[in-house]
Amino acid sequence: MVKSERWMSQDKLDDFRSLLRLRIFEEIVREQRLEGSIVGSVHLGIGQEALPVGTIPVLGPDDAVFVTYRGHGWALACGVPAEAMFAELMGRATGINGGRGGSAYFSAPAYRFYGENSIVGAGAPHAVGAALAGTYDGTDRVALAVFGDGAMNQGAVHEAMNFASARGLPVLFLCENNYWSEMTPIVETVKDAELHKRARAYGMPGRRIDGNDLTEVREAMGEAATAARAGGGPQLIEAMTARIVGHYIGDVEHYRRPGELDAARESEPVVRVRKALLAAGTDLDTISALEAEVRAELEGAASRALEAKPADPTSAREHLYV
Ligand SMILES: Cc1ncc(C[n+]2csc(CCOP(=O)(O)OP(=O)(O)O)c2C)c(N)n1
Repeated sequence: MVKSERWMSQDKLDDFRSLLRLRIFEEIVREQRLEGSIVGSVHLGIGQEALPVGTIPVLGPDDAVFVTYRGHGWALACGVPAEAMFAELMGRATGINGGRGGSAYFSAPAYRFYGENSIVGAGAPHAVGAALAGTYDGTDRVALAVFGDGAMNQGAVHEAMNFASARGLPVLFLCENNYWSEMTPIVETVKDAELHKRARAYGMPGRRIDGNDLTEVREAMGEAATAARAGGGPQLIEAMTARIVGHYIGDVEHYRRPGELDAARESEPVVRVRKALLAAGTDLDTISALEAEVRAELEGAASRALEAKPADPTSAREHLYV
């Protein structure tokens, strides 16, 4: 193997490890939710991992990330430690927010992760605010707003896009188009399901990409971030993807068409990169060893989180501005 090929396969192995961390983290979350160590509503991003893995590395240290309730993978990609995230989901005092945020509301600004949000579309105006603040504090901050296709019909998202464009603010509006909004397909709620076309009405660039192709995500988000940072204003990226699990853990998915996920399971990012590795000559033992290593790391983090003290109920009013 020549040197450049070795580099390529090492890069692909690194990609595979990054994708696997998100996937296995959420598989463990699902187990813990079903066993009862995690309570409440939990939304998984299984199948959508190429978006955080491809996007976060193109951002800089002053940038800011705002996501939805489907945000575990985004936080992990930002570098939030897995043990503190498991502990948060389990309501432990050692959680990243002391067990107060849970699955849908945690934040970790020290990692540029300004938080999840369960209100559909609410992160978009927050991102615009962070970008606007950057024009005052002298950083060249780019703010990333991540939301679903359903959120494209929220008034707050419209206001955010309009204001960001009017002011030329560096905001990346990333729509994770997974076709479903809970149990309703996007084609039943809009006349034209090519959502990227709406960018034109706001006077900003917009494009549709394959959100399950890690290389395409990385390139498109890198170009968008560069353009926004250089004064090009906000950018809309519609990333086509599929959530290959229910809307929440426990969703019986009665709304799926028979066989709907067959193609999606073949083209989801973990399967794709795994196939690419095998095609490039990586042997199965190397892949299996990597999978085992990532699983052991995350299972260790989950069991340490489980052993930690639960959050103290008498501290519930801390951090409240009353
Ligand atoms: C303002 C608001 N309206 C409705 C809901 C209920 N709700 C929760 S998730 C969801 C679907 C959103 O779909 P989409 O934006 O496509 O994101 P996805 O869940 O597919 O990632 C809805 C309607 C909510 N949480 N907030």
